[in-house]
This record gives sequence, structure tokens and C-alpha cells, in this order.
Amino acid sequence: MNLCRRELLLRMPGLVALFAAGDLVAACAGPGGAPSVDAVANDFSFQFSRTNVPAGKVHFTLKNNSKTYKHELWVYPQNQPKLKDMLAAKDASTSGGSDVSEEDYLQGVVGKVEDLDPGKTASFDATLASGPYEMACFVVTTMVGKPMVHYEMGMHAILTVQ
Ligand SMILES: [Cu+2]
Repeated sequence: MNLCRRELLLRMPGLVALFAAGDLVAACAGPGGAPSVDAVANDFSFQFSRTNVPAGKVHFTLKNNSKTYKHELWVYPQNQPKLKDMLAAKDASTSGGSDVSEEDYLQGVVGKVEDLDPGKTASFDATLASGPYEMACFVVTTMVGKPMVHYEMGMHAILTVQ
């Protein structure tokens, strides 16, 4: 048997307890042996399979678990001098077309899945140098008449690359 913990959980949840302490449960790797970061987007939070990876190629997958809203996953170096400006510009945008472009504000983006529809899954590969990165969603949803950036509702997390 050569399944990683995630695959065991998906395929045979009852067996995980039996094998959890043994050698049979390996670290999950993506295509080509690159480590995988699996993100699940909910309304409005992320769950990540891991927030710590070795430097090099990393496979990212985003599953949008929402039944209602688009979500996305951007990965970029944590230090972003214009991030606050972008959030302010998005908050000031009216719904329906005047959203600002992330690329005008974010520096060094290593990969993204943008505007993923509810129920969908998408992935990308990125090559990461060591350092702190951030993983975030910048979809804007109008709540009670006010544009809200998902980032500001908690949809962001640090990825440590070593
Ligand atoms: Cu989102």
C-alpha cells in the first residue's frame, strides 16, 4: 500500500486510525513529487492541508466548497506594501464591475486561481523561494449593501517556505 494520509482519509477513513502511527502513511506529494497544498474555501474561511513547505516546486489545489460564492487563491510574498491600498480600493468599489485588479497592487505573485465557481476545483504549480508567503482570497461580495473583500472576512493565511 502506498497511499498518503489524505488519500486514506478520502478512500478508507476507518483504516486511518490503524495506520496513523505506522510507516504506511506517507506525506502527500503532488505530481512529480512536489509537495501539495490543498485549500478548501468555505464562506468565508480557508482550510489548508499544510501551511509549511520546503522551498522549490509546490502544487496548489483550490476546492470551492461554497454553494453560493466564487472564491480564489492567490499566493504571494507576505510583505506587500500596497495590500492595504488594494483592500481600501476594493471596499470603495461598487458591486458589478468596478473591482480593482490585484495585479496592480500585489508584487511577486507566484500563482493563483481566480474567481472559481462554487463546487469547482482548480490547481496550479508554483516555485517558491524560502520565506513567508500569504495565501488569500480577494473576491468582493456585497453584504447588506456594502462591498466586502473576503480577505477582510478572514480568508487569508501565512505559508512558511523553508
Ligand atoms: Cu473567497
